Amino acid sequence: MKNTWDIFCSVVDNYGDIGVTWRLARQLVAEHGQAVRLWVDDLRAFVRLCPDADAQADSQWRQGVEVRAWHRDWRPVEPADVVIEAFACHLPPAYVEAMALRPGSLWLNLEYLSAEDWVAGCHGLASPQSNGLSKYFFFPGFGDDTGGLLRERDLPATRQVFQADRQAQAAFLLGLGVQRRPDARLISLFSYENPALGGWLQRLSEEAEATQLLVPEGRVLGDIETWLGTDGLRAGDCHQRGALGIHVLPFVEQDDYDRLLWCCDFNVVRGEDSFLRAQWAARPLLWHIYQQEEGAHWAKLEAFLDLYLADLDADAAAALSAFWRAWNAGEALAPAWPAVQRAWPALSRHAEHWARQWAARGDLAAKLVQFCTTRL
Ligand code: TRH
Repeated sequence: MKNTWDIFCSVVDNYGDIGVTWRLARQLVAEHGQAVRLWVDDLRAFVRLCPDADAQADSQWRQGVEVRAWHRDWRPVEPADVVIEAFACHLPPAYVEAMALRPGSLWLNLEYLSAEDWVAGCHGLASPQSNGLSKYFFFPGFGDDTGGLLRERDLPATRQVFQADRQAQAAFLLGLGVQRRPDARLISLFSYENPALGGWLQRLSEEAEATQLLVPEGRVLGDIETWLGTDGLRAGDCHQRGALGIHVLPFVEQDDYDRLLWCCDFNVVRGEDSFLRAQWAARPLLWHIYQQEEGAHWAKLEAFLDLYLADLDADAAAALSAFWRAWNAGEALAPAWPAVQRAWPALSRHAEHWARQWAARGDLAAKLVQFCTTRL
């Protein structure tokens, strides 16, 4: 059934809000034939993910999605069949009034991904609103009783073909200005600031094994500059310190960011969307979680670790969790790193197994379409 969809995205900070909604919008069009409008209140963030886009356009078509500028002074439109407010952003009041006058619109709040137990109990619940409408809570998650994980249908197959093709990887990296060294381990780094980063970089620079660290332009560059004793790092820069080569990369569109993750042996990721993409990359990862007030993010981090490490051998599980916890607490990283390296074979096998296991389940867009079809 073809329905119209309005997805509202308020860019709070960074790229996670637009990253998730843009990905979802594209998939709803490409795989489910839905008609999707994506309302974005900061098109500059969108342009980072979709460089062809126009940050000034009120309306533009990108990959089959109608992308609309969400202005403060809202100009009335006919509400869609399915209305998604992403991450509890507030819909324009006039739009909500119009929904109340148009029976049949389905109103959903798409929540953040979490592995916490309570998610299954809250997924799909309806919350009656004062104007007579109901708003449903749609929770991504890891269980069958959640909204599932955002994943394109062909992603595992596309990833496997690319990971089996060293030449394609080398050509891709060259396009980003990186000459891959055959003897070097490849690590990508897309994290928030971390004052303890220098200790890990120092360790990598002193190891026998060479490392190429690939760093997309972003918030962590300041910590790298501090360690290098330089400033003004920008895409294209490359610095060698002992065994460690640091390459600063441009911020690329989402599909290329996937390719980058697929090339690497280890990916440091953050927030929500890159965190999930690194899981689909089937390589060991570190998650720098988005910090919340009063440390609320720790329960989320531990819930994921419990799930992720459940069927990993005890030594590998202890090694990875110690490194993750140190990173997220801003504590020294070098002491935790050797155990991660010793656990490498187990961590690599596990990352493959993890990606395969979750790719066999229903994905978020499919579950969303199914959820709406039964209610419209
Ligand atoms: O950017 P993030 O930290 O985003 C968020 C937001 O801060 C949000 O408010 C918060 O609530 C949420 O985290 C938990 O991290 P995230 O989610 O990984 O989003 C980054 C997006 O940028 C993701 O879609 C991948 C994309 N990306 C590219 O497209 N190209 C790139 O080169 C890189 C590095 C990332």
